[in-house]
Amino acid sequence: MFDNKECFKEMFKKELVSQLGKPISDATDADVYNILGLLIRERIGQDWAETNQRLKDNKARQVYYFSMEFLIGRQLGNNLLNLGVLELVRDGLQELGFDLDAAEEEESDPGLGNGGLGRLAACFLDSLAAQQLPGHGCGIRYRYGLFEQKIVDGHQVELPDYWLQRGNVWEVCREDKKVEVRFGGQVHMSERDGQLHFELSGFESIWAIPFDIPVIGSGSSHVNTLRLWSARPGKGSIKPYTGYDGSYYNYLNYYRSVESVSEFLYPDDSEFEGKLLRLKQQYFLCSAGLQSILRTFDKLELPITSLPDKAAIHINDTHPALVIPELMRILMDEKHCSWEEAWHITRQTVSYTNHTTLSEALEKWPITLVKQLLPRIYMIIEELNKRFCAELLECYSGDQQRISQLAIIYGDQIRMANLAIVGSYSVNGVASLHTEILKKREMKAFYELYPARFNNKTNGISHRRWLMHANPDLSRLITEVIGSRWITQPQEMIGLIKYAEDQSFIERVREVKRINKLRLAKYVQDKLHISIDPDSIFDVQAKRLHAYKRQLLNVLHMMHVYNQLKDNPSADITPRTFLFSAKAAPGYYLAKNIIKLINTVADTVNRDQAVRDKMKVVFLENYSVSLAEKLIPAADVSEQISTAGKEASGTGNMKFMMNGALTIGTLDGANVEMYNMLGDDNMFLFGLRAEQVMMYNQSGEYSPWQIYNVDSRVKEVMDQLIQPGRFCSEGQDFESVYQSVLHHQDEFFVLKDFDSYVEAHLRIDLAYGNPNDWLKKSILNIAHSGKFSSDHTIKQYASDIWNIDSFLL
Ligand code: GPQ
Repeated sequence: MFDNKECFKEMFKKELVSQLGKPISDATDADVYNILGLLIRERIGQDWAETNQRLKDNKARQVYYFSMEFLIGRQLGNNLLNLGVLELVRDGLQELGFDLDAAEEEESDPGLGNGGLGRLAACFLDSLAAQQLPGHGCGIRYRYGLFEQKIVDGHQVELPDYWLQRGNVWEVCREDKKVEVRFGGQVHMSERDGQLHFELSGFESIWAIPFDIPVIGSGSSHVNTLRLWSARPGKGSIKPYTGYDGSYYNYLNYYRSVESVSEFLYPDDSEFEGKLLRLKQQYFLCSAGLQSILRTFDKLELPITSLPDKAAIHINDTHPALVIPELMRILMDEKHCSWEEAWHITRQTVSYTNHTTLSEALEKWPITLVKQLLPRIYMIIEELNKRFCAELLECYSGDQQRISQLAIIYGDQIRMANLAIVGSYSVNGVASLHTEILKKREMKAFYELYPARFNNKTNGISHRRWLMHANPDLSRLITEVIGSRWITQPQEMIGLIKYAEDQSFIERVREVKRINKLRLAKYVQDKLHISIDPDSIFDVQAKRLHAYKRQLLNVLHMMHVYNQLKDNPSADITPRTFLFSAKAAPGYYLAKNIIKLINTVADTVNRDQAVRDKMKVVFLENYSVSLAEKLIPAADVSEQISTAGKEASGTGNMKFMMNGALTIGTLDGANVEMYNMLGDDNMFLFGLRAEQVMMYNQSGEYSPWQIYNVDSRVKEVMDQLIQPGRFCSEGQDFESVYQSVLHHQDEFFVLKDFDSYVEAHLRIDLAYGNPNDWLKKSILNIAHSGKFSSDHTIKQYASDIWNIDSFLL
């Protein structure tokens, strides 16, 4: 099947006619997309079944990656790539008169994640399958993904993202594997044979229906599973809603409330929103996922104590931390383990990744909420906390302060990070700086208690999606020069170093970048009717909008560059196109105000004919995986400018680097590791270091006013935020932005780093002025980027944390 082009063409024609009942000449791009989806599913069905059989027979440990987000992106292109038939299909379709790119554009991009955390989960699934590791995703099938962003008069407007509108060819509903999840009710305790028994009554019961998506291993027949759960009201064997009073309308309301559990993804990134429905979602995922794992385990007919030999459960941040008490519940109440047995099993099964040190992101659920929604789970957490605190009292008697720092329950809240650390055998950070900060600062007391539990796993990205699929021309060129081993061994890209000064290679890298820039320029022209110069520097900041990521620093710099051009129209600057793409959480007022500011500056600059050859500003709406795939390959400069110590890792930084952009960045997250490989020659570093930020925070010595008063550039741009003139019209200002810097102590050190940022941009201008040298730096960035392939990261998770073996021979 698909073995060669002719065979593919025949199959495609046959499938199209039999599925759609129309002549091939009438097929639309959407038809082509659907038919390709069906053909791929047919092709991998056998492999999927065989992989599952192999996993069953082999009885080896499998890993289940629990995450509230899987930002998987469009599947068609990547599946074709992983099956090794992308080019064959592209050519075959072309001969039939169709365009694969156009068909790919017909697929909706499932926004089942907010940003880095969800996309990391998707890259990990790709790498697990590529290495034939037994590892599956466990998540929620949200009916609405992350909102669709529109920019109206410069403001962000959110629209619902109904991604399932045209169905989803990639999923298979496994109705037969549904499980029951229970909420609310009362716990009854009884004693039998000297043992305590707990039973729930009066609960609300809903079905969790699994939808499976195949995760195709690149270059092999290994197919893992991403299982996403959907909520449905209980019927048949399940007791109906206890509050049911016979009224049809009440029943309908009840239906709606059950379905709301998997209705939408919460759009907050790195911010805790303590909503009851979100807690319901978290428990729904944990309970359904665990029941499904235990069902598989039960078929092995082994003693329950060997669960950890067969299953590793990884939690992506604390969002699925309820797996810990839920596993305890199942082990004790259903498998009749003692507390000690259950605890031993749980602690050998669960591992945890922390993704942030921002205090506003820490999950702390009010006791009252958990007690009411999950009474039995609350009992278990309370008991766990009691036992844990008793242990602490033994080793730290008298050190009340330390004990209260470590306690799982504090005041009227449950600290999910504390629960996750206590209940798992491994805790990792996502970049070396981040892990050090966890050990030395945020989780110091835990690190002192359990030093062996802490480890680092620097994030990575799938080079298949982010290089081979997003930038096929560059991939081909790399293969031509160093051969194709890098495809399975991405670290081999280091071999490109030898060609960094090879003039003919440099020319070809230049050509590839130019084509990508032209393609993006066309996209910008079509979407926004702004013409941008492909010879200008494409300077890109694309990521969630957050104060700590400091899009504001970038804007203030742009305003300053524009001011300079107005003062001196003949100033000798390298032409720049500043590109932004970012979504703000709907309730994040400051972030939305910054989006408006970017669009306002864009308006002023782009309308000014006097600067048209020197500067443009573009805001691309609706940042998503598919937009990132267009944007990143065209970037010359990658903006990674978070306040040092705030960005746990970043993964966009790696994607840009792999596509040959040079980074302007702070020593934060994984930028530190990039810098260690690249040095000052190949990266534009600026700004405070993490220790300096910490020092200023402790001493309270930093005053943004002082900088405002002495740096006239800073004073000018800050005043422009609130005074009518170049950027503000009467009645339209950026007071909240201004205040966040000058009246709220500039928490993210925007003004403090301004001078150093401006200076780094001058270095960029200078470097870009020497094209060969720039391209050499670009090639060295690409060469070193193999280290950031998620294949490498996943190998470390597999060996150091999960202890799972590959099926690779
Ligand atoms: N991250 Cl806690 C998110 O994308 N969402 C979150 O809710 C949290 C973290 C990011 C983090 O900000 C980035 O620095 C990381 O690179 C990314 O997770 C993956 O680890």
